[in-house]
Amino acid sequence: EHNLRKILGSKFAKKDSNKGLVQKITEIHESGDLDRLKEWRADPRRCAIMELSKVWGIGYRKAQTLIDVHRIWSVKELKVAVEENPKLVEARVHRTLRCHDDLQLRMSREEAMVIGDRVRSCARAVFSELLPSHDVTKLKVEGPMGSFRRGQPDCGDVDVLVTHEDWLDDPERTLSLDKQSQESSLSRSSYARTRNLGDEEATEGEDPDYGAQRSRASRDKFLATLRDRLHAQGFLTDHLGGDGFQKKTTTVQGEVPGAGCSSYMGICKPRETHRRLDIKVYAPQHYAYAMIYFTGNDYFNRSMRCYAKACGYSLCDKGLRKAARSGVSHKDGKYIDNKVAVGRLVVCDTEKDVFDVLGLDYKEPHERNVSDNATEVAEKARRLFEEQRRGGVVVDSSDDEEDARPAGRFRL
Ligand code: TTP
Ligand code: MG
Repeated sequence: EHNLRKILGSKFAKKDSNKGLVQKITEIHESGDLDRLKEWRADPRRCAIMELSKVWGIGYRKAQTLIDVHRIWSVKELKVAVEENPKLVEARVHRTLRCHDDLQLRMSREEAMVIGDRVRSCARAVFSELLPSHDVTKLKVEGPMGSFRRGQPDCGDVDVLVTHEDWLDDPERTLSLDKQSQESSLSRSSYARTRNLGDEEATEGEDPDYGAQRSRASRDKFLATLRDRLHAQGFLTDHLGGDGFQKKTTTVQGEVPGAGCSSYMGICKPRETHRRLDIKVYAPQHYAYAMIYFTGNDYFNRSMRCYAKACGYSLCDKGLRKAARSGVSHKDGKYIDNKVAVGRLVVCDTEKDVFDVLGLDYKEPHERNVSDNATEVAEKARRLFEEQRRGGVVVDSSDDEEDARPAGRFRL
């Protein structure tokens, strides 16, 4: 046990700390399995919850109700029960239930590519129609993302990311500014100024998020038109959650509302099998971050976010921002109160810029297939937390932490 505690690090250093966890690790190490897990696997109610909650639109709670109140223990039983009593589940679940078996299957890279190409060509046509005075050749339609981009042999679904440099702000607004040759004013110039983070100027001008907020209506309209076109063509068969649009409200304190991506979730049928398709339209100032997030994998993302956090920043699919956490801090850098007041966006054009800004070595997509969070990035974050703890520094965004920060392109 002593050796194990040594390997696990300082959080486990004290005798009897994290006792339960240490016992479980020891049991797995010695027997190759865990009794508690065996019980879980053998518990029919738990298995039924797991199976039912695989249906899109059915959560843990709903699965429990189906089992306890309606005595429905499997997806097969649910399908029969819904025929007799349609009110058993919401309308949106009826749609996903119909093609549930298809959605459990993985697809070849070739089929994923077909889906990506189909969205790409339709997106170009829709953009040209809706925004004829903007250069369609500058429309970026990247996808499939996720496992496909990481070079995996098969894919569970397809994510497609879209952006255009004119969505830096409301495209109508930027166009009229260009016409009047006022390029040095308003959004374009403030965007340019914020590029030089670390300079005095970094705090000048408007946060680029406001441009993203203003381009949101145009992006929403583009995506709704793209959705309707692909649906009319019979390619999209169902929209998830009503109209397929994700209505996300601001969850983080200090975030600019509505600045995020326009997001569509649906089901397409490129051939005989239904497939899950998500399309996200980002403002260009968030695109590099979205590329990283949707390339994944999730372990890789988690370690990168953890590293950013250790630097006093908050990283997500739409940016890197200074994070002034309002909660009381534990010694290990975890926060009791998770609320984050986010600072202005650090503008990055490419994925490599994001790695540079954080002072990390660039990883190609195929190098981001990590099976646990023991990646170099996570290791760096862990060391940073350790250093801060040793130095008695609390991980937050106060100004006396210069030494604890990594030497990136910018001083974070
Ligand atoms: P997914 O499509 O769910 O994952 P995937 O493409 O890696 O695997 P699959 O072949 O099964 O589809 O999500 C796409 C990316 O989004 C994922 O690689 C990383 C990111 N992501 C997270 O970071 N956290 C999450 O919880 C989820 C669901 C996704
Ligand atoms: Mg995927």
